[in-house]
This record gives sequence, C-alpha cells and structure tokens, in this order.
Amino acid sequence: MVLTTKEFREDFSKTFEGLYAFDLSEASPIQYYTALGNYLKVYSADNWSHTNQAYLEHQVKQVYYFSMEFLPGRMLKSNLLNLGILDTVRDGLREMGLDFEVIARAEVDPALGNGGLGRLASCFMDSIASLGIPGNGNGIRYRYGLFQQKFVDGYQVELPENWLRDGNVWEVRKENKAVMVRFGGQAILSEDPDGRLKPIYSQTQNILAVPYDTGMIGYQNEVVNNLRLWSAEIPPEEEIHYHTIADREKVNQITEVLYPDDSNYEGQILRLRQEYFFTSAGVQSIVRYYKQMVLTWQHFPDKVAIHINDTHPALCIPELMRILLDEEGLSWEQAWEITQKTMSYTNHTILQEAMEKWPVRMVQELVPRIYQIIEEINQRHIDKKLPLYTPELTYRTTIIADGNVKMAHLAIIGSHSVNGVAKLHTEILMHEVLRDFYQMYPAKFNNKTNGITQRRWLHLANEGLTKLIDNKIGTAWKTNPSELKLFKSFANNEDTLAQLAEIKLENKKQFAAYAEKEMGIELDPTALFDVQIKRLHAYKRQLLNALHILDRYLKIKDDPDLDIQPRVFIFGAKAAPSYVYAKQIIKLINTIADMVNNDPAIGNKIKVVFVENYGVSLAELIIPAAEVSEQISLAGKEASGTSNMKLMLNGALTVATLDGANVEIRDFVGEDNIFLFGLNDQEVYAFYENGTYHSRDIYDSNPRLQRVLNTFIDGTIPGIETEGRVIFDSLVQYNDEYFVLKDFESYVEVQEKVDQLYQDPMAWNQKSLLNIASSGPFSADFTIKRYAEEIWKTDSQLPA
Ligand code: 26V
Repeated sequence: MVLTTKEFREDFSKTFEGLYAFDLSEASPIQYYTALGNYLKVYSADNWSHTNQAYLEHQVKQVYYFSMEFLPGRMLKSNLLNLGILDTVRDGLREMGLDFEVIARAEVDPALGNGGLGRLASCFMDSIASLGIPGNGNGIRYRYGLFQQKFVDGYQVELPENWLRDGNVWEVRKENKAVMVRFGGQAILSEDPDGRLKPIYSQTQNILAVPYDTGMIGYQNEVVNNLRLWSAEIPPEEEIHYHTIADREKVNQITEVLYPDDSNYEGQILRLRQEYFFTSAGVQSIVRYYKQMVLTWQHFPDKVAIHINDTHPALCIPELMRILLDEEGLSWEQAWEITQKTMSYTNHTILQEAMEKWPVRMVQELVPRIYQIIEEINQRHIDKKLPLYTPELTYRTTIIADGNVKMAHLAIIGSHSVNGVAKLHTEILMHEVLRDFYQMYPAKFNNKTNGITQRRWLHLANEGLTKLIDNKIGTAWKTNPSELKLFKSFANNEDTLAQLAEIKLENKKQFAAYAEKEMGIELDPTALFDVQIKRLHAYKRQLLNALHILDRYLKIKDDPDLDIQPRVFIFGAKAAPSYVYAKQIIKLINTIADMVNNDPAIGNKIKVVFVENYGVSLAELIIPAAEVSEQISLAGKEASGTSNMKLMLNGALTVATLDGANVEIRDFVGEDNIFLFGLNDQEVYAFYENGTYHSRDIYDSNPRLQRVLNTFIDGTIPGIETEGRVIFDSLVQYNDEYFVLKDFESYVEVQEKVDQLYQDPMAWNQKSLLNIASSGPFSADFTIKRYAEEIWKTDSQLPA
C-alpha cells in the first residue's frame, strides 16, 4: 500500500477538520502537529492491533523491559520514517503550503529520564520493534519530566517541565487495563484450608495504576510494539475515604515527578513507592496476560522475559514471587525457579554512591509482604551458600545487611543473567565491584555493549550525511548497519571527502544559527567544533575541558598574534539540583564563556557555548555539527557512554580516555583514528591501592597548570570567588578525586595534535569518514540481537 501525497492531503484535512472544525489555513503549528499525530495514530492502528493479535495468537515469548526512565525524543519524524511515509507527508504538507520542520518542532520532547540510561531504553525500544522482536516497555508516566534548565547569571535554575500541557497525541489511556497496587498496612501470615501460609492484609492503601500505552513503530516492517507507562490514581470506589486535598495529593504524588539525580542515591520513600508502584503494576499485568494463554505455570519463563534496567525495578523479583506464592498457590521452590528463569538484570554504574540500598524499616513499612519475601530469599541464599563458600564471602553477598536492603544483591540473586554495558565495564564488575558474586555465579555474568539507533541518530538527525552514504553504498545500512563499513572504500576518494566536509560545514552553520538566535553568540562556522554533551558529573570531568580552554586563553592573552586553530567549545549538561559541586562547575564554565566570548583579544580564536536545557532534541542539532567528541571521564568510571557512539557515527573524531565503550571504539576505528590520552583503569587502581596520588605535588611542579588553576582564585575570572575557591581546593587541597591534574598534561598534548591534524582537511576528513564507516558495530540493532538471543531467548516475528 503506497500512500500518495494526494491521499495524504485529503485524509489529513479530514482529520484536521474533525478535530478542530475550522479552516486548516488558520491553525497554529501545535494544532497541525496534533492533527498529524492523530492522523498517524489512525494510520498505524491496524499494525498495532495486528501485532498484538499475532503475539497472542501464536503465544510467542515476549520481553518486558522495565525501566524507571525512557527518553524517546520527539516522535513525529521517527514514526513517519518508520512507517515509510516521511517524504510523502513532507511533500504533501509543502503542497498545502505548510512547513514540516516548523510543525515537527511544535512537538514537546518528553524528558522522562535523566541521561544515558533512559535514552538507551528508548534506543532499545526502536531496535526491538525494528527487529520484529515481541517486546514491551514498562515504566512511569511522570506528570512532570526532568526539570527545564535555565541559566540566570550563569547559575543553573530549575523550572518544572509540564510536558503534558498540550496533551500527548501518541498515548492511549487504557482504564480497562488498570490494576491495583497495595501499600502499607499489615500482612499477617495465616494458614489457609490447604495448610498453606497466606497473608491476610489489613489497613493497606490501595492505589489504582492506570496504563497509558504508546505504539513503538518498527522500521518499515509493520510491527508496532507497546510502551506502557503507569499513572497513579485514587480508585473510584475509595474516593469516599479521601477527605482532604492533602490526602489526594499523596496519591498523585507517586507519579508526579522524575527524580533528577542519576549519580547519588538518596533513600527517599517516595522513590521506593515509585519503584514498587510500576513494578507491581507491570508484573500484575504480565501475569494477567499470561493467564489468557491457559498454560501451566512452569511454562511462564518460556513466554515471558522480564528485564530489569539497573536496580530500580528490582522489586519485580519479590513481586513475581508474591503473586506466584500468595495468589497462584505455587510452592516456594516452583515460584523461585520460575522467577529466576524469567528475570535478567543490567548494571549501569560502578559508582558506589549510586548503588541503591533501602533502610529495612522503610521497606517493611511500605511493602510489608514484599519485605517478608525478600527476607526469605535472603535466608535461603545464606543457607544454600554457607556450605559452599567461606562465611565472609557468603555474608558479603547477603541482600540484607547493616539494616539495609541492597538492591543490586537482590537483582543478581534473583536473575539468571547479569550484564555490564561495555567490555571494560563488565570486566570491572566481574573482577572488582561484583567479584564475590562472579565467584558464586560465573555463568550469570555477560557483556552487552550498548548501542544506539542509527535511524534516529544518523538518518533523521543528519539528512545530508544520510544522502551521501545512500549515494555511495546504498540504503541497506538502515536495517543492516554492518554495511556502513562499505563506506571505507571511499576513504581515498577526494570528491567524497570534499562532500563530507561540505555537509559538516552545513550542519555547523545550522548550529551557529541556533547559537546566534537563542544565545546571541556569533560563531565562525569554519572554526573547529568541539563537543562535550552529557550529564554534569565530577567523574565525567567537564573540568578538564575547562582547564584546557583556560590554558588556550592564557596563551592567546600572552601573545594576541598567536596563530592558533580557532575552536568553538560546546557544552550541554544538566546538574542534579542537589549536586552543589556540579552546579558550581556550570557557573564556572558559563563565566569562562562570558569572559572569553567578549574579549576582543580572543576574537574567534575561542568561543564557548554552553547550551541551556540540553536534551534529546538539542543532541540532534549538536551531534551532526560536531568535529571533536570529548569522552574524557576518569578511566574505570564511565560504564559505557553512548554519546561517544552517536558522535562517531556523525563523523566526529574522539578525544578519549580508555574508559567504557571508548575502548571498543578504539578497537574498531584503529589507534590512528582516535586521540587517546591519560591514565588507564589499571593505573588508576594502582594509585588507589598504593595511595600515592598527591595532586598538590603536580600543582607545585607544573607551572603551566599552576597558572591555569590560579585563575580560579586570583580574580582573572571575574565573579566566581566562591565557586573558584571551592573548585580550586577540591583539585589542589583535597587531592583531586578524579585525577584531573594528573591527566591535564597528556590532555593538552593530544589537543595540540588535534589542531595539527585539522590543518590538513583531507587527512581530517579521511579520519572522519573512517569513524563513520567503523561505527556500524555500535548499532543498538546488534546489541538487541544479542540480548534477544543470549538472555531473553525471544525470536524475531518478522513476516518471512
Ligand atoms: C541512578 C540513580 C541512582 C540512585 C537513584 C536515582 C538514580 C537514577 C538513575 C540512575 C542511573 C544512573 C546510571 C546511568 O545512567 N548510567 C549510565 O548508563 C548509560 C547506559 O548504559 C551508560 O552509557 C553510562 O556510561 C552510564 O553512566
């Protein structure tokens, strides 16, 4: 069925009139967008229901990806692309005198996640659907997304993100699929007539979980999977018990806001409520669905795989146990075998401060029955392992310790698979962070290096480059990304390299136009564009980048005639509102930007652009314009990184430490096509073990670095007395936790090599091309194939 522009125009006009009952020519972009979204929902409805029917009819195994966060980005374009009608619709709108780009920008970008973990979940949704794998997302429909970031006098200010203000065309509320989630009260175990122990509940608070479903449209394969986000409501029959507004608010609160912290664990009861709320609702709805199939419980793991994205949904494990034990009457042994076979878990961080643990008292009070089950899992674990391992080792692996429930331990013990997100990260898990568990369960551990969807991050974000690649190697890379390597054969083709440069320049102009319009900063599009976009965190070392900028600044101030490659330093980053140090770094970089950008002696030699409110949509603008990709975390700290992959795919050259997936980027692109610097993870660990790192010695012995650091406290950078002092002290006085000073020298050295290479455009463009052509292995399609084959055991259901 091919859609013509004429048919589109007719159907779209009808949809529009049906919605608004007025003439299409007078509408606003948001109204056009809403009408288009509604049109598409109808257009894809058959595929959605057919996919559902097919899964049920053939009783295929389905995976449920449980994630506290999803960052889908705007969906209009990607839905059009995946439905195969992007060009038709664009042309049709043009014929109607409408500007597609303006309409597309009217969509809000749902920020239902913090960063890498949430965006990964959304890349996975795209790949799961595009590979025809029966899969579902399960998460929370936050009423407010991640805060909107504004800068006021260089400081980050957080505003609420009311993403639902204009409604959400893509979601479907399914009241008929609501389930009840029970909190609090008491669960007293008593014997039922069959002699089984069952809980009798009293004084519980029952909350209604209402699902909102969004179709996850596969790439031109007629598959539409489901993303189910849960919202908390007062059950209508219990309205009568809610006497005050405050009472009602407490219920709504559960799904009101996304926690804006991705690095620091805080034991807040509301967060635990959120975690139990969406895991319980999700698991209940899976069990209800399973029961339609009339199979014995033993077959549950043959039909259902539940994936736990970080520890946040780990309560899936005791929740499934609860249902199987209390509601379905299975024995502990049967229920446990089913649960373990069903569950798998991904770890996304080795930062100790981000490891979730909940006070026992809190878990007991909030979900008493779940706590009983966790206790039993824990006791049985100890009983089983004590005869096999030393008591020390066994007790290091308990779920409950020091008055806390350790969520990672629960996730590992309750799952059949535990994976890291890059080779190095998995190695560190096995041999350092989780080595006790690796000793107990070596077969559970495996690596699944992260990936990204080339459809959003190349095809949609960079249409110029897409055209060039299509021209040279055909279009098969969109479904088989390993084909990108065919592009390598153009590495010596001057014509292709020149076109590549032209496309990059065009993308840089686009970003420059944004910087000019939104921030009033004028950029020279021929300068080198250097990009660091990721959450603001000390371990990611935006500070190292700042030190490099200041080093250049001082050099030019010393010699205003210095012949130096002009650079634009682009930052995008949000800091957790409670992370004071990270916010001080934002203030520092914004102040440096002001100082440098307005200094006539510097001119175009340095510009610093810190974009406000970085997110998926801004990433789509920045990444195609990037020439240098900053991946400069302290080795051993970044689990994987995924902006590194997106930037490489768009032809940026990577400046990197050997951390996370940078190691594999090096392996694929080759040592000659990446700029490596700094300590490796082994060297970092050696410093930790020997306690021989003394940042003050480096400060004392390196005059160049000393001069840079002194600008924080000697008034060179105006107006940062407080922040400058704190940051200076953290680096010099308090021994520089992330070895910024240690890596400074090799960092500025490698940046000089970057400048040198940039003087030879053809050599630069060649490396850029080789990066693009080597990025196929980082497609999420491959990552998902491996999850499906090795962990979930789900088949692709694509029509033959
Ligand atoms: C952690 C926490 C910790 C406690 C409470 C709140 C909260 C919320 C989110 C998170 C997630 C942090 C983990 C995370 O985002 N990790 C990132 O995952 C990416 C995808 O695997 C990976 O590329 C990044 O390297 C890793 O930092």
